[in-house]
Amino acid sequence: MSGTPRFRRLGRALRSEEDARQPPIPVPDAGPFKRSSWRSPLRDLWTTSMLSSALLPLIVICAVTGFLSHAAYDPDLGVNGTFKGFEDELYFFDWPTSPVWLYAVNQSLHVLSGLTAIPILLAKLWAVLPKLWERPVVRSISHAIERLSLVFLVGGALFVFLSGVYNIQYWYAWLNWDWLPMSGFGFVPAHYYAAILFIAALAVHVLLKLPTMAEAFREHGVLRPLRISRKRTESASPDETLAAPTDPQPATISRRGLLGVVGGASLGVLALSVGQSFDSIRSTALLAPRGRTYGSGPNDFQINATAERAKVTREMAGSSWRLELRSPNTAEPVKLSRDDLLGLPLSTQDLPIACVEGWVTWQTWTGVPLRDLARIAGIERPELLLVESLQPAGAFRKTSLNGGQVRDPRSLLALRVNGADLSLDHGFPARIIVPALPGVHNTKWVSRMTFEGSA
Ligand SMILES: Nc1nc2c(c(=O)[nH]1)N[C@H]1C(S)=C(S)[C@@H](COP(=O)(O)O)O[C@H]1N2
Ligand SMILES: [Mo]
Repeated sequence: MSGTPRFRRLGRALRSEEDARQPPIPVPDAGPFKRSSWRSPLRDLWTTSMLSSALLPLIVICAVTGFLSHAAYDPDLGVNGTFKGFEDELYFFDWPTSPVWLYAVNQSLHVLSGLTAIPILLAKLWAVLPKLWERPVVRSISHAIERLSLVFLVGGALFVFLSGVYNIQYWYAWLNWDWLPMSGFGFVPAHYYAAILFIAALAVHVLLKLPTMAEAFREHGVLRPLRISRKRTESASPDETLAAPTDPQPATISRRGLLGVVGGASLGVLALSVGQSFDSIRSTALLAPRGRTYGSGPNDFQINATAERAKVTREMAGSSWRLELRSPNTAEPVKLSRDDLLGLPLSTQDLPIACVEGWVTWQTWTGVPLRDLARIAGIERPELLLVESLQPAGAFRKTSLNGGQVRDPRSLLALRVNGADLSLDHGFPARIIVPALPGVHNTKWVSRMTFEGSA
């Protein structure tokens, strides 16, 4: 592939011997994607290898925390699966309630590693861009497999990252696309299955490219090219990689300059996002959703879905509201008013709400321990709890909690927060608060709880 002949041979490797005796099919080396039109001298194996080495650990953190987050949803438990797939069986362990910050840390890592990876991912795609127009399109069977894996690698990466960013900016807006013919196309299955394809393609890619990367570092040194100024920056030989230019322009930035800009952008994104994980520095999170007020005083903290958006009205949550407790051990459901609940022994806990979109807020919640409510419903050792909300429709109307989550004495049906009654937007008259639970399962406006377990 060295030099740029005016004409290239197409499908050299795929032609049979007989064909090979025919004159080669000339492919004009023309158009915007021809090799000689990519002219940056910085595209070489070393730069690509550096970007890859920075990207890989971030993607590993993002992927591991992503799959753990999915495990935290307990997708094979009760109604939690927003979709039913083969992967239900993969999550064989119950998500724990300790340490209480487990999901908050997991999800902050997931979102922050993903966001931080974006500038590096874009730079990496830029560095290898000319290779996407490689000719001949396919040279051999192994080459065909490698190219096909690139479809999942590049397409998967773009989809996973774009859908993730879309979701953290719009907070599950996808679930509200009722007006689209593809209604029901939810974020969770789309992001999840795309991630599986992406990670599989990435594993193949890493295996195929590791020797090339090692070679690049052996040849150029890991850090040596960082010492070269812009003026002395030279292009790699066009034989080194298809991404290297055949007709390079003089460098407008050094390699260390490029890595500095990309690293700076990454750290900048991190600095402008990390605040959403901590109440004390939330205002620094300029890239997180902002500019909303959440009510006054003790109730002034993050709200994901407002009562209005969930179509819950003051009347529904008013004095006629009753909490219904059911279990196989009670013939009739037990009905409790808010005053009845306030008359039970109450517990106060400092617990976080950690949303899947990466924001975390710690508040002081007061309410009735879930295990006490189980006992009232005739269940001494709860194994499963189905929680239903007043909310008339939507994916978060119902959720299931596992036995450990119901039995933990810190798990509450909260009635008050920071010493005040819950506001309607925070789930008045009552909401679920469970340690280390994904935010999305902390159901608001609870109307019915069905316990299973032994008496
Ligand atoms: N009924 C109901 N409960 C819900 C939701 C919802 O849409 N409906 N949103 C959940 C999500 S995604 C999160 S992160 C938390 C956020 O709680 P907050 O809005 O009170 O801060 O509530 C959860 N409880
Ligand atoms: Mo959430």
